[in-house]
Amino acid sequence: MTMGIGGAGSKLAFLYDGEATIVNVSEAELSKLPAKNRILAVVHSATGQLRGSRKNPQIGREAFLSIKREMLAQICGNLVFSSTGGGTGNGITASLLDDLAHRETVPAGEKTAFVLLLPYAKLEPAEFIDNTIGFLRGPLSQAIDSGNTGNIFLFTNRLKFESKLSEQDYNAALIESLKVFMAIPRKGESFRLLDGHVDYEDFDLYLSKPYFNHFTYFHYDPEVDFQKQLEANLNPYLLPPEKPIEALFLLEVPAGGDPTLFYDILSHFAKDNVTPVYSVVENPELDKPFVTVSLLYSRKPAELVDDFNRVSHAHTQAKVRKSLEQHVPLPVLRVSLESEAKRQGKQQGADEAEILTVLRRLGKL
Ligand SMILES: Nc1nc2c(ncn2[C@@H]2O[C@H](COP(=O)(O)OP(=O)(O)OP(=O)(O)O)[C@@H](O)[C@H]2O)c(=O)[nH]1
Ligand SMILES: [Mg+2]
Repeated sequence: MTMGIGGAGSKLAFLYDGEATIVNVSEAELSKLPAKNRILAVVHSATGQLRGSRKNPQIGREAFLSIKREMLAQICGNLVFSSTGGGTGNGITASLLDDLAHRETVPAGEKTAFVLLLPYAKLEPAEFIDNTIGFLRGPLSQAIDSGNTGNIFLFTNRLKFESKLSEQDYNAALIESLKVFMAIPRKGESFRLLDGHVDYEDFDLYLSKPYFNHFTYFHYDPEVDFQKQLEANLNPYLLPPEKPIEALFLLEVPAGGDPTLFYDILSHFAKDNVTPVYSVVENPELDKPFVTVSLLYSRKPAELVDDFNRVSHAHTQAKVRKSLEQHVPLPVLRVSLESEAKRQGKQQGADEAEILTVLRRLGKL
């Protein structure tokens, strides 16, 4: 089952799965899609029912309380779509992630995978960028650290803006891409298996790992180094990957094609001590080998924000950095200044308390 939260999350989830449940704080927003399954979150507002969260994740978080039990039951073992820029998707998804982060251990079969859509920092409003940074540094990284989420797919709106694509076309292309990856177990089942094996259980287990998933696919040329081909064919809808921790691939070869090509792909991963799960099948519709490959990688919150930063244009980096500075909580700064003062004091044999009093008087603490 699939769930879509907020405007973008609902549209993408519904495109991916016509049975998806969509969630919003506004009846008007919910009725924009002909989805059968809808959850309306209640927001108490002076102006009555809102049309959205006005890009304020706090409103999304408040609204979550009214649907918490229902949502937690429904996300179990499922796929959740949300953007990170707005208020509704960000706030409700952040609350879900907070809840997951504070659970004991979520068993593999009950993990939730998240499809997140990040804004393009160069051309989207500052609120979307700020909300995204808050989301990546806080709820998302804590939930991943807890090990209680499944795969996280970090989609970006970069190509939409750079290639000036319509929202509808971009959504369709993005979902088409996700479907190529999700088709791996079905292809493994329907085509003749030549080597390896990835069945539905293996695939679900892979999806339940708490890492970022970058997947891509291309015609595989056995004459060219796999690394080079991978780099040239990264998925333009996703943030670029880091060194993989785990990997999975499906190699489809034409009828009568060489079933041993996959050994070169295995050796590529062996260099990084990664042992992929894989399947090799015969697809009679192809005239060249085709590979679908996924890399699972892990990031620290600061690096994650950097990645988000990296896909944006240089002049936006300053903007992103500025928001980042505003997000550094002041108490942390104060504690480090205080302990630094104490350390210096001890080194020079001065009275710690006196140094702190002076610093405080000077307004440095
Ligand atoms: N690719 C794509 N991006 C979208 C779409 N709709 C919104 N976005 C992006 O999503 C972010 C805004 O999030 P929304 O999902 O509209 O916001 P929301 O969760 O409904 O929250 P509020 O409207 O603030 O209550 C921005 O980065 C938009 O560019 C869409 O259909 N396709
Ligand atoms: Mg909205």
